[in-house]
This record gives sequence, C-alpha cells and structure tokens, in this order.
Amino acid sequence: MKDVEILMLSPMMPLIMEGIDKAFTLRRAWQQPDPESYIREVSSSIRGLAPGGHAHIDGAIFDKLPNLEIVANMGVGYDTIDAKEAGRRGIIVTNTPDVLTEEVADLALGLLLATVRHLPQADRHLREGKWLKGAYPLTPTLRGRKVGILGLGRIGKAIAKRLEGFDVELSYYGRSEQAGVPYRYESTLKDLAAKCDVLLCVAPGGVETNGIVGAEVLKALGPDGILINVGRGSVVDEPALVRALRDKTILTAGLDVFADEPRVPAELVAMDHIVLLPHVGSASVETRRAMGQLVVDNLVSWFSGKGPVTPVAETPFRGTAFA
Ligand code: 8YV
Repeated sequence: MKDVEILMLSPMMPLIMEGIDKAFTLRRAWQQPDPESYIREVSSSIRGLAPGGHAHIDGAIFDKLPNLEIVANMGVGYDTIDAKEAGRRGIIVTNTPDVLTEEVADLALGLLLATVRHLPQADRHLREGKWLKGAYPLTPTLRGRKVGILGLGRIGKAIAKRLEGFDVELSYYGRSEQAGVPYRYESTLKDLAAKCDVLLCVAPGGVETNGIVGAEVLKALGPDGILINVGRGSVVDEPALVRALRDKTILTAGLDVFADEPRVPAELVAMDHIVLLPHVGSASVETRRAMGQLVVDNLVSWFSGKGPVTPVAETPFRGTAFA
C-alpha cells in the first residue's frame, strides 16, 4: 500500500509514525519549512489523515484534501474533528474506543480518592518537612457520599462498576435513560448535581456539552460538593468553576482535563486544595500503545478494503458504504 499517502499534521507517538511509514507513504507536514504550502503541494494525493495534536479538523481542511477517505484520530474523544461534516462528505472518521476504558476508569477513581483525601497535599506536607511539626489535618471522606456520573458511556460504566465496591450511592445523567442500568437516572443535570455530592464528569466534548457544568449546576452541587472531570475540559464552564471554588460554593475539584490544554487557568493552579492532572487518563505505556496501534490498524484495514475497525457514530460504515 506504499502508493497510499497519509498526511500527518504534527508528530504522533513513534509506534504510529513507524506503523504508518511501514505500510504507506507518510507525509510529515510539520517537518516542512512551510507546512501550509507543502499540504497544498501534496493535497491531491492524500487519502488518509492522521492529525496528531489538537488541530481542528473541519470542512476547511477537507476542502484542501479532495481525495481524503479517512481521518484516524488518536483518542476516543474526537471533538476536535467535525465528524458530521466528514460524514456528509463520505469521509470516514475513526477513534480509539475500548482499549482505554479501564485505564481512564482507574485514573478517575485515583483522582477522586486523591481529591477527597488530599493525597497530593499530604505528600507535599511530608516532603516539606511539615510532618515533623505536626500531623496532616483531617480530610473529608468518601464514606456516605452520593456520586452522580455525567455521561454513562463505556468509561462512565467502568467507573460506576469500580464505585460499586466503594459502597457509595450512584446516579447518572446523560442524553437518555438507559435500560438495564442499575443506577438512578436524573432527567436533568441540575437534578443530578442537587442530589449528589460528587459530580463525576465523563461526558464527551462538543457543542452539545459545551459549558453545561456551569454556575447553576455547581450551586446545586453545594458546599460539600466535589467536581471530578476526566472527560473534556470544555464541558465545565471554567470561569464559573474558579468562582465556585473561590467562593466555596463547592468544596473542591479534581481535574484531569481543561478547556484550553495545556494551558490551565492561573487561578486554578494557585488553589492548593484542588487536584490538577495534566490530562493523563489514558497515559500508561500499555494503553497508549494499544491506542496508537488502533490508529494504524484503522488505516491499514481501510486501505486493505476491509472497512474501518472503529468508525465513529457520525460516519458508520457497513460493508461497502456508509450506513
Ligand atoms: C488522550 C483522550 O489524552 O482518548 C481521549 O479522548 O482524551 C485521551 O485518551 C488523547 O486523546 C491522546 O492523544
């Protein structure tokens, strides 16, 4: 398949670059002195796109690549890609679901416990020699808490399954109530927030969820409330969160994702009582390797005529054509 050309806009993990390079001809736009004119030069021969980074992929780039067949995204979330527009144009979009589900769920539990029991702060207390002067102050507890999950998809369910072992009450909110799920459904996000004291966000990004955890929801979560976000930063109205934390509208937060990564609002960084992680939900060697391999596998499968392995909902593929 060396005659098939794949465009990459920014560097991806070696496994992906090597895998694509081995099977296809990889066009590395970022290595060119003028990436824009390079893309123009090679545009008509590009049939696959592995974006890399957080570049926004939409109609403007599709216009530039008239023979594009597939966009292979690294990550289960693909809010940086206009998949509806891709679907309209008959371009397949693939993501990397399932292989990261358990890893992200583990991280969510770790972040929740770290936030409730102040693990990073207690670590700092020891390292800074403060233990010699006194014990670390007592912390809040997970005992007796009610956890509300925003977005009960694959990762949300894996988190819920783990939380069952923690003996906490579980409820959820999402686009619709799901049959066969043993957790209570709340019909609005505000109701979910009002009825729980840990709001755990796993919802995907995009226009539908943009800023939905705002001032009202945080107020409903209340002064003992904890916000955990492992989904997308855009789901939370960050300025409203800063205000809610500062004014003690909620108790604390544990965040793995931010609206404008890798930039994190200075107000959040300055708050010692919250826990901040640099988007590491899926970032173990094994899981990232599996995600990277799935990016390559999607391209190889597509160009071998076997269809995409994991197409997204907006560009479903059944056999030989779009569904
Ligand atoms: C990764 C993620 O950080 O899968 C996702 O949607 O957010 C993460 O697993 C990212 O996509 C890797 O590039």
